[in-house]
Amino acid sequence: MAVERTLSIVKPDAVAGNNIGEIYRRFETAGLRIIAARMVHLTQSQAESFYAVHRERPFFSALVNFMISGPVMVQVLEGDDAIRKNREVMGATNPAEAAAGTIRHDLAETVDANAAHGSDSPETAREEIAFFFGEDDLHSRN
Ligand code: DAT
Ligand code: MG
Repeated sequence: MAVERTLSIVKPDAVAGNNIGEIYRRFETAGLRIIAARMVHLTQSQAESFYAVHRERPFFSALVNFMISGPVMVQVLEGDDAIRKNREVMGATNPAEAAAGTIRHDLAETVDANAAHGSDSPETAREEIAFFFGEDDLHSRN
């Protein structure tokens, strides 16, 4: 399985809920290595740009307002099959549909505030990592 990198965000609800460490522990237990991390309070234009793919969706402004409601932790995860593995650890987008033992099932209640973001493909992972980090910020073990 190829070593990949993916962009992860601990969203404002999980930062406010003091769950950064719990979420990082789950990444590390799953074999994902944190190779860069930064706490950021996104501006409206940053959040709009990060989620631009959802611009036409009915939930777009609620999503942007939520993402700027408090600081987030942004990290790059590296490991075998990291993109899929991160999404597996996160669980389904809607916490009500997420499997027991996943971040969204255990630490979130609604789709509007679902604790974590993870890139969904190699292309978006590359774009999303570059949105927050330069090559020099990535402390890869490989
Ligand atoms: P994911 O975050 O699992 O990749 P997505 O890319 O489809 O999900 O949507 C991005 C975020 O937008 C998601 O984490 C929460 C919000 N969202 C998605 N669908 C929603 C809905 N039906 N109502 C409210 N917010 C929604
Ligand atoms: Mg997505």
